[in-house]
Amino acid sequence: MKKGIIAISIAMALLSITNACAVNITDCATLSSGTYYLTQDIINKSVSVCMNVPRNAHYVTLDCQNHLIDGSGSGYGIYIDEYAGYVTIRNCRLSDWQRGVFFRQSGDSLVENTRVESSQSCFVVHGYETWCPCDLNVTLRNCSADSCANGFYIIGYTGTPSEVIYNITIDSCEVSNSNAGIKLDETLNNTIKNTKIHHNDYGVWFINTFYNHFYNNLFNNTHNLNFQTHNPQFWNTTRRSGVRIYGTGEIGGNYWTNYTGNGYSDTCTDADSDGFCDSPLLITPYPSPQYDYLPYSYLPPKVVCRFIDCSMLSPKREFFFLQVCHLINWWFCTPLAIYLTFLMILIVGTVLKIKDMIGK
Ligand SMILES: [Ca+2]
Ligand SMILES: [Ca+2]
Repeated sequence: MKKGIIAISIAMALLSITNACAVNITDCATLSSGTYYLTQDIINKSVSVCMNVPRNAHYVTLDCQNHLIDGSGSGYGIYIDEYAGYVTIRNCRLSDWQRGVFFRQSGDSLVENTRVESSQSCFVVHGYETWCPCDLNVTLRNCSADSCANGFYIIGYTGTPSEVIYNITIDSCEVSNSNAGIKLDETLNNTIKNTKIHHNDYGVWFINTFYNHFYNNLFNNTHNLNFQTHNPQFWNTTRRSGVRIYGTGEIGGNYWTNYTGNGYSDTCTDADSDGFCDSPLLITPYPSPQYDYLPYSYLPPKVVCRFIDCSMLSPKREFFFLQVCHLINWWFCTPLAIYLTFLMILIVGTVLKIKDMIGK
């Protein structure tokens, strides 16, 4: 009983500490370290910055609880200032800003389950320093951008000399009805995956950007890609099991389509029925040929029966066991073999039973 009372007291003390750290807000605010919950919509706000995470602020969480932060066509919806870090923005809806969510030379942060629409730039990660390259480590996950000039805009310092920023991830997002779905400018080594990029004038816009990695994305835009400058990029990952952004099958490259449904993925040959086009897709011949080596096919892959996974067995070192594994798979995946097995068991069982009866 005494132990129970102590446990309850500790739990209540922890709860009061948590509550003390969490702040409910109803309007635009400056967010220093702590957790903030927006408890009502903000409509037609006319300010230069609404939610301000100031310079050097750390460990800031803003949870809008799906409330709307609406501006009046100018200013910043959420502004994360220089050297701020460990910032989490989640469950926010923003509209009608010059810039919706804006990182100014800040990083080590996450934006998730957040939607920005009808703004000049929906999401912006901007490097300003002249001493970059800078590893910003910003992840945008389950976010959507709609009806913006730039949906997701990743931009380094574009002065002279230009200085790149890197390590920004766009994962499981959606961008639509924008001029540039994703614009990459003075940046490198970013990852864009599991993302639907559709009904934009330009799906992805490239300006002095290198070694970005695209995989498991859906492209369906007026122009899927726009190369203002041609630099090397990567267009697929290793073929493996996963959830396709469109259709069914293993993951690898991307689904390439257009408004009339006769894009490369819609029309390619998949003679071996593995769910991937049989030929790589040439993305651009410049500066040297770039390919999506695993473009998705519109055809669902042939279902392969596999009783045991043999892929972990080496064809050289474990040849015998590999053949046994294949034999077991063949046996259990062949209806006639299964039928014959049961028939044999039935016959042997019946013979034994008869022998037993005669013996008695
Ligand atoms: Ca408004
Ligand atoms: Ca194929």
